[in-house]
Amino acid sequence: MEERINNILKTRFGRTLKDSTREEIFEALMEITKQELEGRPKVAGDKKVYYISAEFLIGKLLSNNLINLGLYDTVNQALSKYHLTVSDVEDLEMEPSLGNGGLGRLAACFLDSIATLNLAGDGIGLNYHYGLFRQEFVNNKQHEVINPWIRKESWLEKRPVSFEVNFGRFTLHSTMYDIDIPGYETGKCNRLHLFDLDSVDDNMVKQGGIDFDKDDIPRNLTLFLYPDDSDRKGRILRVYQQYFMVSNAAQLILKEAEERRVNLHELDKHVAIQINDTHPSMVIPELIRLLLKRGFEMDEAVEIVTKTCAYTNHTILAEALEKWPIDYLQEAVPQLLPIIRELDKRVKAKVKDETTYIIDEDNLVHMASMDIHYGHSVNGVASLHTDILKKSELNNFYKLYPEKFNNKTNGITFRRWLIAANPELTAYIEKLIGSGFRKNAMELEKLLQFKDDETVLREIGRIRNHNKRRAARYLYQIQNIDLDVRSIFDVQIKRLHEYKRQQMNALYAIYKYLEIKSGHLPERPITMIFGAKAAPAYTIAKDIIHLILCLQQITASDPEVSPYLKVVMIENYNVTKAEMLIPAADISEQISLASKEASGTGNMKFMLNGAVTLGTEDGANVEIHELVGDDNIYIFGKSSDYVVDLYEKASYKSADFYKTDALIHKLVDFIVSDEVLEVGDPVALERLHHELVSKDWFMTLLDLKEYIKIKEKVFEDYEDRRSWYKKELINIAKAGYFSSDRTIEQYNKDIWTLS
Ligand code: C3B
Ligand code: PLP
Repeated sequence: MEERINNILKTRFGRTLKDSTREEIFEALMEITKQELEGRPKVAGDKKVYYISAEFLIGKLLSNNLINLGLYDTVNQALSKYHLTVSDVEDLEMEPSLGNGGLGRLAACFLDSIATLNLAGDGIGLNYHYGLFRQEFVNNKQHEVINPWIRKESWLEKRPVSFEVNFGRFTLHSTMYDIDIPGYETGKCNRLHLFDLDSVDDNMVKQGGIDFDKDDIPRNLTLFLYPDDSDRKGRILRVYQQYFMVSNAAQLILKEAEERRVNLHELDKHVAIQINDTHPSMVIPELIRLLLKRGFEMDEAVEIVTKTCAYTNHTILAEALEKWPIDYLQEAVPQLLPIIRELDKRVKAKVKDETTYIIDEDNLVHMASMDIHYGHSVNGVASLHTDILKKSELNNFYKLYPEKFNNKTNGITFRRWLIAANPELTAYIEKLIGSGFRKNAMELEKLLQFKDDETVLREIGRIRNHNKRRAARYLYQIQNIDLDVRSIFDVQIKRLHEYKRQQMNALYAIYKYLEIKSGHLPERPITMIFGAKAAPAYTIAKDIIHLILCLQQITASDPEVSPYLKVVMIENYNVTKAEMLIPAADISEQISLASKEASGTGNMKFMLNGAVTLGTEDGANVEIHELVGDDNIYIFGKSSDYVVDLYEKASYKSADFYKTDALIHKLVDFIVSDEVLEVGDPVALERLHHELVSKDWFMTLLDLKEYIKIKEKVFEDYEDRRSWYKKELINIAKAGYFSSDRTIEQYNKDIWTLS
């Protein structure tokens, strides 16, 4: 390997490893990895799955690709002579900005597992030039700027594949880029296909922000993931994007099927399509349209597409279940309307329940309804979530099609979230139980035999401290943040949303601040780490970020408080930062309002790396709880049933909590206290205060007292180091269930049926 790297360095730069820069070594490693990928055959099979998704939050790929190609250790060995590691060099890679949060990261984990299980399956999405915005903090506020990530040495390979996409008023020609997805030690690859347009003009974005001319579709179509949808033009742009994605997908799928000589009348026997959330839903009418063009009768086209497509629901939040006004579709994709109307007519002829219509009386097209009527499977992403879909959210559909509903509890790829992110822990686990867990994650359970072994528990603690120091060095380097590695790392990193209740955690920070000010010092310093982007048009979410940044400043600048409490908000939270922070965390904050977090996958990553969950009985936390037992997790808050009932009766009044409870009153009022107003924006802070007192749609105040109480208990228990490390070990040992290999096996067995 050393020779191979040197050969490239010599040809390209006239140097060797000894005197090359990191940039040069990075380029050499990219070249070797690409050569290896190119040489791998594609997974072949009689049936192939296409995973269509608006997001693929793939993260940097160098380490992961080397791991899956079986070259990671060899390359590390070659570099170690020069005091370098793959991860030092990988620092230079730009993280692709192709996703927002859990949905996109799940899609990336799934591609890794599909390839690793040797299933023929490709991802299909869009090649956003700037992706999601990059977050900067200015005056304690989020500021959005472009996130250019594409470089000449990116993983994208341009392919000679192009499709015509018709938008009624004009026609565009796509370009397809591919990213190879190698399976873990399988010797084969699948692909992620990202569609783009040559006419897109990166320079049309106004300097220093994310504004651009929303009318000019040929020049703006693939600039951004989730362009601002606060006005009509922005919303129509999303329709254009979605149709561009699925029209390319449908054309590619049929082209490949025809190349494989598939009889299209039996398409469902050779192709499975997974619709990831509602963004790709228009693939259903588009495929029907293309089959009609090939001479199919409507009845048969509908039947075949239904048997081919399956839909995954990722949320019960009404705002995330897309409904497009008919006139938007008429404007952007008129050719689909006759088909969507026909599908709706068929539903209306069959069922009399208005809640399951595709087109409602306000002329809104319900994308999820189309998916459920015209797909053969609907799955939720954790067992509680699927139960809620069946019992309440999609109950009317469940009554119509009980056989379509199934659960697929999410998972994560252990290649990235253990082997690459936590090499120390991986090596130690390997020493204890051998390397079988790399292929069969359930073997982690073998660790349980060491749960009372002093030496092992001490080593788990040593590795945690090592990872804390690593994270501290990294954060100092990138954001000038100084972390106290002896403190407890209490971590909440995820998108910012009121239902995830970062505001409740911020109220805890206020509680602790006031405690310290009144002389009640914690046993050990606490570091509260937040990381989250808020959607640009989501005002209250941005206000919550503002509050956290104000608390960061107040606690840091108060010498009475700073030795005991540090509030830290990581800028531009992304996969790279997750990989650094998760192995360093002591406490995993999973505090969503019960019923609202469909699953969560961050929770699984923390568990796998030994952090102990402090959470509500929500999403996959329920399954984590079942696996680790009461002693190894901290659960609090009102149950999902209780919360669903409160919503039904509309009986939650945050003002009652605020008025009747002195502590709650004090903590909430601190948001508009002199201390905070001195460093913050009164408009934003008062708006947030008002929201909590008068609305609080996600019931922060309902669970606040219980949260404070249990968090105090967590900190107390943390001081019994031996028993804490035992909790960590049990969490790691029980995490095998959350391997995305298990999830994908279940998708394949129940939905895709590839051989
Ligand atoms: C997320 C959900 O919020 C998470 O609970 C879930 O773990 C992941 O999807 C993956 O299933 N989600 C998201 O990130 N974006 C959406 N639009 C909907 C759900
Ligand atoms: N963003 C990134 C970068 C992630 O890695 C993850 C999951 O681990 C998420 C978002 C989703 O986090 P959560 O499941 O806590 O919402």
